[in-house]
Amino acid sequence: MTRFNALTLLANALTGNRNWDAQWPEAQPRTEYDVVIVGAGGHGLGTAYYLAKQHGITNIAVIDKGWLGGGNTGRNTTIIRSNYLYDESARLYDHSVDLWEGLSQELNYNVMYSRRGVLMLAHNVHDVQSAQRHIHANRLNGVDNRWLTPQECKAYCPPLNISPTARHPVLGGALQERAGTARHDAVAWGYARGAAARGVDIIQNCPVTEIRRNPDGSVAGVETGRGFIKAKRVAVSAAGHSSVVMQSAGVRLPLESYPLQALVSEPVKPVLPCVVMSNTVHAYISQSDKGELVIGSGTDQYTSYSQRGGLPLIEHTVAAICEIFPIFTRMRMLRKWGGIVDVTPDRSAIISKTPVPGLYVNCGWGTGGFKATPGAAHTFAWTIARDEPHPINAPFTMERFRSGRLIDEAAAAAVAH
Ligand code: FAD
Ligand code: PYC
Repeated sequence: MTRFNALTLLANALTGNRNWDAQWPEAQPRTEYDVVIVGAGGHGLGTAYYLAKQHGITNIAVIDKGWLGGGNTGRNTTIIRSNYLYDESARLYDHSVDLWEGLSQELNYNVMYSRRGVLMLAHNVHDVQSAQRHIHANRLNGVDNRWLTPQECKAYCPPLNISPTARHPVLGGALQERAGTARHDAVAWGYARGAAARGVDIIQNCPVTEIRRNPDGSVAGVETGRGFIKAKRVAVSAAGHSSVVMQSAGVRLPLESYPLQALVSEPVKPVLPCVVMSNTVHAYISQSDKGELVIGSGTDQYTSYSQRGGLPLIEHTVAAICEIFPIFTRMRMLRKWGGIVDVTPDRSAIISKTPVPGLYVNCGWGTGGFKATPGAAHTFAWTIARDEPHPINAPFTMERFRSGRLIDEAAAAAVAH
């Protein structure tokens, strides 16, 4: 750490200044690195952190076209859970929850992981059967999940309307108590600080426009808004845009990009003790530590790179929330925004080597990759360092779209898409 950095950090700690730019003056890209990571979201920064910490690889640049954490990492509703249906997913997401539990200590940065429980509501017979199937599958995998009656749902989450005459009657719910939320941008900042302290360069405002290859087909480096950067290995973690970036290296990915939107209310005193989700009505809600109600929607019906999301969808979401929680009808909404999520045909992610030697990709998290941040980053770093899959991410290679060994998590994604 330079003397300037140390003094700036000290001054910021004393004054409570949390401004990232003031703490870490902008890194200037060098012309060559061992590893270039495209995308400074939680996944890219976490990957750099684990590469440096666990594999001793520190000659790394994490490059972002915008500011770090400004993509989906800083736009999501921060729901963390591991109640997925299939064995492969349960292993991956539960590995992530294990890491979430120790992450603040690991990074010495408070990511505010809050184990407040995620309650997934059932409004019809299909929902009940599907939730109970998940509960059984989860228990067989050692993932906690249990069924609550409507009265038990109400006891766990008092603002819930369980009237049988409600438009969306609550027939029960699946509760994962170990699940919860975390502070999204703290995750990006924590990993960024941990990586930067180990020598990683984080380069913002630097779009990667092309991945270049050597005459033998292996990766040569990246063309960027600030010139060419040579690299032995390139890892792409550019949610929403990974297919475009990978296409420039001649690798086609089965991804579609959709806007996904969310909003927050004015802050109020603690009123909602847990996270509540309803896939059937396309809505999920929690209360942040600042007191805002955090509400999210399903994906837009049309592919787009707009970071806003359509009005009819958010209207539908808010209407559903008001029906399920009549107590919230008088709340005022503060702001809404969108992110771009990339979705695979089986709704499971891709963490993979590629046919191009030295090129790796971590993408396709769709609506659900925040919860996976530590687990995906940890196993992706292994894949890059050893040029082989980690046992946990091995089923998630892009090869599965050729072999047909899909991991069809459409129902478990918990968010309509
Ligand atoms: P990002 O944080 O998006 O990082 C990718 C980075 O790549 C961006 O910073 C971008 O600027 C950069 N980039 C893109 N193209 C280029 C380029 N050409 N050159 C350089 N940089 C580039 N998941 C959950 O688990 N729980 C939730 O509750 C949840 N809610 C969500 C709510 C919303 C509204 C949204 C939008 C998403 C939600 N998600 C949720 C999904 C989750 O946010 C993402 O899956 C996850 O954050 C992806 O992290 P990332 O680091 O891969 O991507
Ligand atoms: O995957 O749990 C999830 C989720 C919640 C909101 C968006 N994604």
